[in-house]
Amino acid sequence: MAASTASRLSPPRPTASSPYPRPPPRLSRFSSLRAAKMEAVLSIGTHVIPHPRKVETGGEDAFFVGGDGGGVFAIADGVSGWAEKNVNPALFSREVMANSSTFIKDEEASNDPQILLMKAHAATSSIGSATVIIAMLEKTGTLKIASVGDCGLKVIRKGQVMFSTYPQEHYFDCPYQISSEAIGQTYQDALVCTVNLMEGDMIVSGSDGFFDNIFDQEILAVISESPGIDEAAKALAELARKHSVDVRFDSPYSIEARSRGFDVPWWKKLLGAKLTGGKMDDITVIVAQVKTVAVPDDEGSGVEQEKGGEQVTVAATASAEQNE
Ligand SMILES: [Mn+2]
Repeated sequence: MAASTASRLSPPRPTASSPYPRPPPRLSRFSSLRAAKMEAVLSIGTHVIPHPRKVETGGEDAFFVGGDGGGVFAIADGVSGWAEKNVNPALFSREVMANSSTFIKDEEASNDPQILLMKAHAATSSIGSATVIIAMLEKTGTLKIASVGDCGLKVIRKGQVMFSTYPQEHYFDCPYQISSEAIGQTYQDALVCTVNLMEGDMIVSGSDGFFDNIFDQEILAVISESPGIDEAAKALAELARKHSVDVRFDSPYSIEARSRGFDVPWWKKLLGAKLTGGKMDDITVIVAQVKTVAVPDDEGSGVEQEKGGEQVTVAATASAEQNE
């Protein structure tokens, strides 16, 4: 009817009996729109350079990247010793990563990297073993990490390394590893950590072929010089590759080897020689940057947020302020 259409088009008028120009529900709706919630998300760049002798097969490292939660990534490094038993070491690492990308959709595994590792490992039927690291960012800004072996992860904040995982090993050059065999390690052996991240934090993760061939200071320099995460991942991988084939480079790997008592024969030492050189290996690098995005908070008003209903929402907001 004409009358009802006209009434729909006309602006709401305060009734004479109301003490407010607008009804209270409108005010509360307005404040809820203003109180947008900050959510953390990862931008992720990757780069892989296979071992010089494994270029054709693509090497034995594998990785996966996903957008679940605030972002997730994982690296698996197939243990190359299996080649001596006529087993392709890449099959196990690739299957573990494929299974991880499947089980990340599983509710229980989606917010616990250790559970994800358990499920991905249990579902893997290939013969072999691998070192594995899985990292997932919650939208609240908490990074959860599970690592078995010597893949690594560092967090860089304001130009400094503020967090680093450490390698697990049985002895030099024999890392913890999940395996098709009962003798291997499991998710229960994983190094598990959580790190509260802030906007702008950079994560650098990689297989041992990366961290054995590059120093923290070099990582920091490359990160600071790179225009973006993709460029940073590529530049880091290429620098590590260059060192890995340089027999004169005193790499983290050589320094570690010497500190464990490995060195050139005594007669070479008399001539002033020492064990140096990079370690040739597959090199996988993942660089991720933490960003915060504003999403409308439909669940509650700003007042509820200020009461601290969600602890890390406050942290993410605070970090955004600190980075201004
Ligand atoms: Mn490796």
